[in-house]
Amino acid sequence: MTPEQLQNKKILLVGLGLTGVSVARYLQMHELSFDVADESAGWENANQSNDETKPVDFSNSVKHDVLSVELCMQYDVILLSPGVPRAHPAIAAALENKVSVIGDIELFASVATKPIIAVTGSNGKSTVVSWVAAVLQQAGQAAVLCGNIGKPALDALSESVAMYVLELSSYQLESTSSLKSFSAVVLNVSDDHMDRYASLAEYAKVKRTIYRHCIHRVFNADDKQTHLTAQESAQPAYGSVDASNDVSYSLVENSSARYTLKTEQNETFLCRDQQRVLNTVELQLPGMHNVANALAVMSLLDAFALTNQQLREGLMSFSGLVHRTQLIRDANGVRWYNDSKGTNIDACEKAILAMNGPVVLIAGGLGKGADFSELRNTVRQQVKALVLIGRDAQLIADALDGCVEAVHFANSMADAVHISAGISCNGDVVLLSPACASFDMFKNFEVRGEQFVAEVERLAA
Ligand code: UMA
Ligand code: ADP
Repeated sequence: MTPEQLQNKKILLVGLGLTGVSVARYLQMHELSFDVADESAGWENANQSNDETKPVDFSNSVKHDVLSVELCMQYDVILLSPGVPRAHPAIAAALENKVSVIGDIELFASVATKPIIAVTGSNGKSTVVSWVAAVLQQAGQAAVLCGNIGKPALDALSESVAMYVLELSSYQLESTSSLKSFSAVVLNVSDDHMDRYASLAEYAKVKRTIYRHCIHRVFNADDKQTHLTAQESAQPAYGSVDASNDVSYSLVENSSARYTLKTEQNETFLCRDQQRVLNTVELQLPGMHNVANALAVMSLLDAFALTNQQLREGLMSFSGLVHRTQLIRDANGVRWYNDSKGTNIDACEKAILAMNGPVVLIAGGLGKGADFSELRNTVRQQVKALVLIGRDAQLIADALDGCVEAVHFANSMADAVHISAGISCNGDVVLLSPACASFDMFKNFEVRGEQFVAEVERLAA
């Protein structure tokens, strides 16, 4: 919906976090008036801006702290923040009453004039978007990162941008219908946010909507849940898509995917159409999940005219993001890894598998309704001890009962690090990969990771 289409509409902005404030700023820039609703005490801080952005003036907006059916019925358009479920009773009632409920990405899509590279998936989104942007920037292109990675897309709009590299969550996709990306991928689908979706199938379906109107669709050949169903492909939203532009990638050697692996004399190469591009050992990031991420990056950039050298250099020089399988200490034969962003079971499993050596795993927090018994095999094979924190610690202990020699419970990160130091020995890895959200004990996953790093550094002092 363009600013012109929003003229003379009664607009309610719901949620005043990062997204809400960016939407308010955008509306104000276009001289559109709006009211706001937020169910928590976010209002007082909402008009603060960071260095790059203009403050928002809410003096002409009516502020509501209850999101009621009656309130939502009074508006033509609701601009919904991703964290507010569309199933919220007031939003559901508005939808039933044909009120337009859209998100910031829908606004962004209606005005962005430069190519958009869009990435979703349960895991690896931030790594892949950052890697794509890094390769493009190194090749001299003005690529800008935005979206779920922490920079609202509307704040990234600028004439000087050559292309947007947009991370999208399923929450954002739910409220987006007309995004036309240049290239897009669903990296993978595994249990996450099961407190918000009725089933994994429903969650996967939302993820796949990223392919609507997309020019170069990128598919992970190894994950069927990311593939469009025949019914989806037949929908009008896919009518404009030319399937001959599709690109796929796979970790399975000799597969028919364009981007895949080939092993020769014990060396494994990332290949395009079976031609070597890079040796996997030249990547700085650990684990096969990061090899898959590299293949996704190559696939997303397939339609950009990068030279082999630009691609190689960009792939090799990326050293990863903080809080993602990040080596923070290697002392007395014990390596300590911070994977605080491992907030679901699949991420935790991939992080464990990326480690060389027996693992002391620090896990726990808010489990988001996940089934931790899915970790049983991996834990049995590679984890020597569990150090559990947070609200769902006991739930995890019960689900993994009998898979591991020792289970410890810790009350704080300091306690968890202290216990881990006491039970780890030469050759071990201590891995913080909680498989859970952090909000029961920490402000966010970053604070959780920072506390872990600080405690590990304290050991060295
Ligand atoms: N709120 C309500 N009612 C509700 C829920 C929330 O009023 O039922 C209000 C809260 O009081 C708060 C505001 O909504 O004031 C927060 O809005 P929000 O939860 O949509 O969060 P934002 O600050 O706008 O941040 C969002 C993303 N957060 C979520 O989707 C939960 C950020 O992703 C994203 O970086 C940002 O937009 C910019 O695009 C974070 C995230 O955790 C990293 N994402 C999830 C994930 O990656 O797993 C999806
Ligand atoms: P997201 O933005 O989707 O949360 P990140 O790139 O921040 O993804 O990585 C989050 C965690 O997911 C990392 O800590 C890592 O353990 C795991 N991870 C990264 N890439 C993948 C992948 N392709 N498959 C499974 N797990 C992954």
